[in-house]
Amino acid sequence: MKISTRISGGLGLLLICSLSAPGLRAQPKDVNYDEARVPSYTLPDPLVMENGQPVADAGAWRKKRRPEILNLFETHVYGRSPAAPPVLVAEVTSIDTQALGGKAMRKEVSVYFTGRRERPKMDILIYLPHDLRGPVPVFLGMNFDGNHSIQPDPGITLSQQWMRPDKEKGIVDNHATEQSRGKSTGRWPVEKILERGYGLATIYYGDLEPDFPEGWKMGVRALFSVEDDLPRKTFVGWLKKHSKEKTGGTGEEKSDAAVAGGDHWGAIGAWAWGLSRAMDYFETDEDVDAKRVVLMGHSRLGKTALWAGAQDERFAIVISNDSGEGGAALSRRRFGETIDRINTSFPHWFCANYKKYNNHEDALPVDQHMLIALIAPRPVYVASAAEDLWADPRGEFLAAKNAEPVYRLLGKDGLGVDEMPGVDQPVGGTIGYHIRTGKHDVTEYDWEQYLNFADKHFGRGKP
Ligand code: GTR
Repeated sequence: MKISTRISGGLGLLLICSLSAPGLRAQPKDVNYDEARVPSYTLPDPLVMENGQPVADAGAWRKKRRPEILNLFETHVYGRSPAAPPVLVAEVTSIDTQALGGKAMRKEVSVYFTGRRERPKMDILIYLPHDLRGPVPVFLGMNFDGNHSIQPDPGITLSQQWMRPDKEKGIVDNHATEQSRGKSTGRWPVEKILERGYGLATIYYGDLEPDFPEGWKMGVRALFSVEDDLPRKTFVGWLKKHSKEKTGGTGEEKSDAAVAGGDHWGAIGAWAWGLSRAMDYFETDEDVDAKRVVLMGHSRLGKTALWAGAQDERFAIVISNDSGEGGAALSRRRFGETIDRINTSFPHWFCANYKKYNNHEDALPVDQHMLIALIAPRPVYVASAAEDLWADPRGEFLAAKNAEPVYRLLGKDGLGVDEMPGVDQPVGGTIGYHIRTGKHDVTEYDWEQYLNFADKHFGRGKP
């Protein structure tokens, strides 16, 4: 793949769309929050091949079982994502060497996927320590409300992309306004991250695909057709077809078919794909240590971080913050959100095949401990919140615990505990875990643990 980077003073073309969000959240009923009502279940063994043969050693894991499990997740859960496009265009659109009162260097980079400066594109906002010496390790996380929401800095480009309406966040007619700036600062302690010697990079997830069932029409999934041989091939076939479509047709008919394909990627796949494209860019940015990129995601973006980290081994550490169902939590427990519930509320997140497992969790050939195992031997951190029962904290802990045999096979330690720890007592070795006081959110406490975890695994001083 070729990446061309250039610097320009302005943004590319802007497409302003106005769509209203359909009511996605039906009120959940019959939710199980009772441990006594968790059914008995048997987890598929990550170290037994589909043909019943045990995985004898690290080599067999690497060559046979890991690809097998990855394929199972592609086929039944998230769908198959395409490889990187042959050409990425990365354009540095702004640099401020005196950001945050002189503490940081801030830059913005627009990444285009077709070789042309056309949408969909994603904007990466990057903060680096001002006294930067050599490439620095970076936390990468997608955000829910636009890059401008993580800091009140007026120099950050205000996102033009579709957003879920939210008066409090100043999102009007599905678009951000000046009032939207800095509305999510609580989740992004930029100064603390920089003080600890890390950079922070973030991307608005809606740049890859706006989060509603028809959102794919404005996102990267619309770049593909169902006839394209998506998995791990190239964009070349697509590029030819796409250039034809530029002169006729809306492109929508074909993409409807793409969404119908049983194992075609869903929105989580599209967001995860964007994270890998950010990594493609980091590999060309001399300020970023691309070998030490820590992927962090909250909730649906925690599911995304785990799926991106499972597929793309360039991510050094993966962190799941309250990712719950379809993320770190075991589906078979049917505690809190279930497969049926998530597929009903968010029909666009997973592949169509996943719907077969609505109320049939035991038929699924994987469970989420195997997603965590795909990250092995790289460090992974799973975090829960005590009041976030919808995400099933115990199910998240048990998934981390049941990934341990794979870490051991690869010569790493795992969690180091057998029982779920009490609140605010982080545990772990190569797999980290905590359940903190409070609700579904990302807090300073969470970040503190992630910074300590990264320090420990990067050998950067004592946590
Ligand atoms: C919830 C959803 C969860 C989680 C969360 C979020 O409504 O049921 O799976 O992803 O949204 O992303 O905030």
